[in-house]
Amino acid sequence: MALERTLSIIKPNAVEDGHTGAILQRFEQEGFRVVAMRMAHLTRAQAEGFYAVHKERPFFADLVQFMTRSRVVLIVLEREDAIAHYRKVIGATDPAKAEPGTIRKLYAKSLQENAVHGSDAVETARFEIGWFFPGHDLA
Ligand code: IDP
Ligand code: MG
Repeated sequence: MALERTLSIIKPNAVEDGHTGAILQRFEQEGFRVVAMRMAHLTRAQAEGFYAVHKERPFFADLVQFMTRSRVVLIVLEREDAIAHYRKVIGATDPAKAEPGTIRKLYAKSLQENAVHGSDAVETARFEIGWFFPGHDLA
């Protein structure tokens, strides 16, 4: 297993509902180290560019609206096998299908307002980390 980095976002609904601390604590308990972190109120251009891969999907405009509604927390996390382990900890995209105890099962409100983002592959993580932390050391 390789040491990897992944881009996590604590989404507007989870920040609004006061779950930032619990989610960060869970990441640390799961062995992730915080490499970089900041709060941001995303612009439309930032959210559209970040989710460009989904721009043809019917939910794209609503997703951008949601992600720019209020502040998010942008986090670079590091761990052995970070990308796959993180996806396991957050659970399925649809909280109705997420395993008990996963972050989405605990804190999501809906398929759209599903509390957290996570990269899905090494190349995606590289793009996503660079998008929000330009010039960051990805080594
Ligand atoms: P992921 O976040 O689990 O990787 P993606 O398929 O990459 O899921 O979708 C990105 C985000 O778009 C989801 O986390 C969710 O917020 C939203 N989303 C995905 N599918 C739908 C849908 O069918 N309706 C509304 N929102 C969706
Ligand atoms: Mg995705």
